[in-house]
Amino acid sequence: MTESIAPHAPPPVVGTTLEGLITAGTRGTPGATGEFASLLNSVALAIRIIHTRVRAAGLAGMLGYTGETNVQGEEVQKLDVFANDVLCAVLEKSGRCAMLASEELDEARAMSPTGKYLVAFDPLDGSSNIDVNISIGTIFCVLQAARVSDHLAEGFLQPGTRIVAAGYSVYGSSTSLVLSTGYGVHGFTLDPSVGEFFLSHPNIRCPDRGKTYSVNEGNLGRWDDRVKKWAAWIKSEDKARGLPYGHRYVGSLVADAHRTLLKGGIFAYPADAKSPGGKLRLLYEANPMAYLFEQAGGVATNGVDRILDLVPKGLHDRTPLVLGSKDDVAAYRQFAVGER
Ligand code: P6P
Repeated sequence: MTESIAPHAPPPVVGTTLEGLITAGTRGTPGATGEFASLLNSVALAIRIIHTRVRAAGLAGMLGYTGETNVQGEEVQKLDVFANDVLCAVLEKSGRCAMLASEELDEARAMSPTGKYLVAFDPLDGSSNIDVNISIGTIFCVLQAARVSDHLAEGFLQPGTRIVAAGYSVYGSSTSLVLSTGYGVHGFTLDPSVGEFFLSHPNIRCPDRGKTYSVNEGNLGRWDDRVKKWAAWIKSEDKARGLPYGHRYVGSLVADAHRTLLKGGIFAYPADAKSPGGKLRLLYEANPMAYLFEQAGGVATNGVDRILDLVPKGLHDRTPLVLGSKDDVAAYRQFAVGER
C-alpha cells in the first residue's frame, strides 16, 4: 500500500505543507467534495491558534487554575478553557462539523446541520503539566455523522473502527502534528515564523519492538497481581529479550505516546484500585491514539482486547490503555490473561 493521505494521492514529500498534502488527498480521492479536507484544515488552524497561546502562557497570565472543575472532576486550567473554546469556534465556522464532543463539555454540542462529520477531542491533554512547562497536546478523531438514531450524539457511540481520521499535536520544544486519514501516519512540524505545518516525518512506523516502557510506577500498589508480574518482568535481567527496558514517563499522554510511536516500546495505563475502569478516556484519548498506532503498524488494547473494537456507552467512558510495539503489547497481554 503506498502510504499517503488518500487512495490515489502521490507519496508525501518532506517539506510539503499540511494543507498541500490534504489538498492532494482530495484530488486523490474519487468523488471527494473537499469537505473532509476543509474540516482537517480547520482542526490544524485551531491547533496553530492554541500553539500561540501555549507558547506565551506564562506571559499572558494564562497559567493557573480557573477554580472550576470539568465533567471529569478535574481542576480546569485557563488554557484548557481557551483550547476548548478555539476548537468549538473553528469547527462551528468550518460548517463541516455536525456535532462535537469534548473532554471539557458534559454533553455533545450540535454544530452545523449540513456537517457530515463528528469530531471528538481532548483540547489540552496533560494540562496538569502546563505550569511546569512539560509537553502537552491536543488529541482528536473524526467520525462520519451516521445518524445512528434520532439523536446525532449517539453517533459518537460507534466503535473506533469507524474513525476516518485522527491526530494529535504536541506543544513541546517544537509543535508537532501527527495525522492519519487511513493511509499511513504522517508527522508535521510547525514553522512558527510562517505559521505553517511542514511534513517532517512521512510514513511513521512503530517498530515491532522497543527498549522502553512507560507507566506510572507510583500506582504499583494499586495494580492487580498480573500487571505487577508484568512490571517485574520488564525490569528483570534477560539479555536475550533485551531486558530490562528503560523507564520513561512524562505524565502527558501525547508526549508518552509520541515517543512510543516513533521509538517503539510500550505505554500502559492499566486499571487500578483507584480507577477500576482505567483513567484515560475512550472516545477522545484511547481511540485516536489506537487508530494512529494501528495505522503505523503498532497495537492498542485495554490490556486484552483491541481498543478500536470497544463500543462506547457514554461520551466520557474511561478505559485501561496499553499501546505500542506489537511484540511488547503482546507480551503484556500474556501476563494480563494469565499465560505468564
Ligand atoms: P497520572 C494527563 O492528566 C492524563 O490525562 C494523560 O495525559 C496522562 O497519560 C495521564 O493523565 C497521567 O496520569 O495518574 O500518571 O498522573
